[in-house]
Amino acid sequence: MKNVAVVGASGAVGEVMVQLLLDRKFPVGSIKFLASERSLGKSIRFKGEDHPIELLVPQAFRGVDIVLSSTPGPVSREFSPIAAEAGAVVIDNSSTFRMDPDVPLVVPEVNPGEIARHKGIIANPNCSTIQMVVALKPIHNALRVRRVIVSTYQAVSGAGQSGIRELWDQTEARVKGQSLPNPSKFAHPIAFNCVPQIDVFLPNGYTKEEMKMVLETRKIMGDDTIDVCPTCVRVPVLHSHSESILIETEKPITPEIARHLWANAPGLTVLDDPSQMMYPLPASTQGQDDVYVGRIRQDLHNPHALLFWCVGDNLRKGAALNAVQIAEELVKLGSTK
Ligand code: 3JN
Repeated sequence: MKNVAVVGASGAVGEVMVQLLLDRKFPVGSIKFLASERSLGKSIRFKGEDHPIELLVPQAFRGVDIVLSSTPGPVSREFSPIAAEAGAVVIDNSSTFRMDPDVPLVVPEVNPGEIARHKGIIANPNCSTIQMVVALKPIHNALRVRRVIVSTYQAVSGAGQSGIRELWDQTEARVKGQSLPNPSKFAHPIAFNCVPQIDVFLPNGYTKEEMKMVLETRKIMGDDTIDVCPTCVRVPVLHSHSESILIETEKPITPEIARHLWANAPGLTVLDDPSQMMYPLPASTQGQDDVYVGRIRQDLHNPHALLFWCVGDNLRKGAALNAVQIAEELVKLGSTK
């Protein structure tokens, strides 16, 4: 049994983490919920007991084996090393440590072998990256993926509870014919709109979210030669990110080959029957564990390229589930203290 601390348990990802610990019967010996002062006074129900949220201070990690952390980067930067120093293994959902060469960046279906080299912190990748690499890995193993052109259609829940509220509030105002409340979470109104900006712009003209997809994909796939060309777009969808993906492979690829490679891929379901108008939808993948692919078709002009559509619940496989799966692997490895 493990002593678990959840940091940021009342956030959109934290809530799902707590639910998954219960649903997946994670061997929880004791549990505590930690947050900054803002969340004090709230409590979290776990196995029929109310646990008051405790203040995130260095002493809080004493005796903790596994920390599931979903907090803003600066909080993680301060507290993850303290928790690791205290003997816990931190699974951190922020981007703070993702590109640190000493920190494994893990998707269990793709690079589980990385987990064992942790030094107290394991990084959980960005949600858009996670679902994409689950689909890319089986193809890469067989045919070598050289280049990926991806456009994302990202749900507002990726921006947390306040992102969800912003879409509801703006939609309600529009339906009632009222003037829109000012956007706060997103750069522009998101109701009845699409916004091709997630996170801030960098000097190269890409957004930070887009560069996460470029750099994290290479690190997780263990191949610095994969070129990723991303455009990340926020859409007025509550849950699940969708991605339109074109891959170019070293060896020739066809839809039949891709379907065959995906047939037994862990964590992935092919849902692709155009005659039944069947393909993955964000509305039907919410609450599902797997990453779904469909609309599989050959590039009309290139026998080394394939197009497909990829959908996954951003709060589950894109965040909380991936983190809990890493924790499960740690338990199997006996790699906590
Ligand atoms: O907006 C999305 O759909 C995903 C957002 C992820 C996110 C939001 C705020 C900070 C991240 C992330 O996981 O990359 C971060 C971060 O950089 O830690």
